[in-house]
Amino acid sequence: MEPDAGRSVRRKFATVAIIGLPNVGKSTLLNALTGEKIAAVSQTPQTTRTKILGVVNRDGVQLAFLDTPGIHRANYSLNKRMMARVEAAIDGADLILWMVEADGFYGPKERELAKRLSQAAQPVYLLINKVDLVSKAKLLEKVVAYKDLLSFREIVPISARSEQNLTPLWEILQRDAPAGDWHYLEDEFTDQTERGLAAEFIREKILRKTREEIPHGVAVMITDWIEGGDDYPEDMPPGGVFVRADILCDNKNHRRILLGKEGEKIRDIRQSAQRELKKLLQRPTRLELFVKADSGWRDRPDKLDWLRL
Ligand SMILES: Nc1nc2c(ncn2[C@@H]2O[C@H](COP(=O)(O)OP(=O)(O)OP(=O)(O)O)[C@@H](O)[C@H]2O)c(=O)[nH]1
Ligand SMILES: [Mg+2]
Repeated sequence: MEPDAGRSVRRKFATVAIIGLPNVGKSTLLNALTGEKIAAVSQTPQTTRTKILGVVNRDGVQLAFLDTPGIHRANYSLNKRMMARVEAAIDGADLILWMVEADGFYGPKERELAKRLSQAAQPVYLLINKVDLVSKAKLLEKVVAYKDLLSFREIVPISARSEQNLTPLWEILQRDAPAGDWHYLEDEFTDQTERGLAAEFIREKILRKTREEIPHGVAVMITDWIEGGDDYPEDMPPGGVFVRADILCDNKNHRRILLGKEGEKIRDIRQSAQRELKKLLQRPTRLELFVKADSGWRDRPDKLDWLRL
């Protein structure tokens, strides 16, 4: 027998979809599990728009976690695409994590999702997140409320933000992952590119600093990524990155709000996004942002393709 053949048999691999309603903490969990910031996190529902891969390898087991957009009623083409990604993640997963909030209620949306998941052939795990916000008694009530909704393989209370109970969660998933070859190389931990992450982190800052309709109508596109040559700014140290990005918004009024009084808002967004990019890229970084009104972009397939949404 080849020396590697035996090893590959002992290995385990599973694709694990993280699904749930918006804002329950799915992306926070992905970041916590991978130990890297690969998904934008904000208090604004519908932060995540695509499927984001985060791979974790431990003790011969490779788990490919898929963060997904929060499930909501889709009005625009953008949202329909977002929901198609959730469906694709559910269909392609070996294990399904359904995340809910410990301090939330359950109602018709949860029942609808339970109905959808009752048709899934794969094991479903209920993650009750944000346990840091509730008492033990309240958590118990939550478990009782949910436990008969679906035949869950396990119910695991966690706190993604304070990384509580993630080890037991890992152990359960490791136990249930099927034997099989790994699908990703050891050092391949995400499918997100540096540019994609940069665009997401700029959008994250916008979500955190604007309210109501604005966040949902914003998209970010990196237009220039300059690491040298004639266009590289003379006053920047060598080895850095000069990034330009367009911020698309819904209308002129939103553009005005994003710019702020005397450009105060966009300056604030630019500064915090630039700090985050510097952390991500680990080299000198300069960011320039341009806000453009482009009404109806969320319903234009060509625009969505261009934005890779
Ligand atoms: N208190 C507390 N807050 C949390 C926890 N996990 C996530 N959050 C917060 O919940 C909010 C939403 O987190 P996200 O990770 O963006 O939620 P999401 O489910 O990915 O949201 P969408 O992408 O919109 O579907 C953020 O403000 C997080 O900081 C937790 O364990 N405890
Ligand atoms: Mg998210």
